[in-house]
Amino acid sequence: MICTTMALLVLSGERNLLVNGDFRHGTRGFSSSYGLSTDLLGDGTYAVAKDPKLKHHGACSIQDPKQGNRNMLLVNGSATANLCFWTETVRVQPNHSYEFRISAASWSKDPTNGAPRDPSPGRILLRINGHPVAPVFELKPGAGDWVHFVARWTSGAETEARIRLYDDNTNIIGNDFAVDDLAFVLVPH
Ligand SMILES: [Ca+2]
Repeated sequence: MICTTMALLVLSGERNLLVNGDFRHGTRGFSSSYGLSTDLLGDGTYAVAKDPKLKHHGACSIQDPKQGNRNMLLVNGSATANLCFWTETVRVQPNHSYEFRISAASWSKDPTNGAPRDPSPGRILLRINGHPVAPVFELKPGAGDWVHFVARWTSGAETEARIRLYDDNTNIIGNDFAVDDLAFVLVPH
């Protein structure tokens, strides 16, 4: 199984510079300004699990987007702006282009009728070295309705990329989401 995975990576010629982008190693390999939580009840908390339903009693059950390693990062959006929920710093080569990828889906229920629909979906903002890189990633309201986002970044004179993810939505009703399959890869010339 390991050999198969390595062969695929070599064939695609692409290496993910993030150490735990699919969250198979739990909460290792990244940092967060949110609080690590066992129940995700508080705003501004996060957890890694195979299903938000296993952590938050009022969550919808959603599945990993790739059905492989099933862990995902679960976020209960903060009411405080500019609080980073995921960050990792990686070394980069100057004057090269890189691509950041992420999948994201809502998981909360509409409190007015219990429907599997977030009344205020998360809005993910990507900053690298302090600068917004792309328009905000707008999540879909439907629980488990994964959206795949891609953003291109050019290093210029930089030798490291401080990659940070924020929730641009500070609403405390809804605003709960999962992210998975984060990748940061060198774009060939
Ligand atoms: Ca995963």
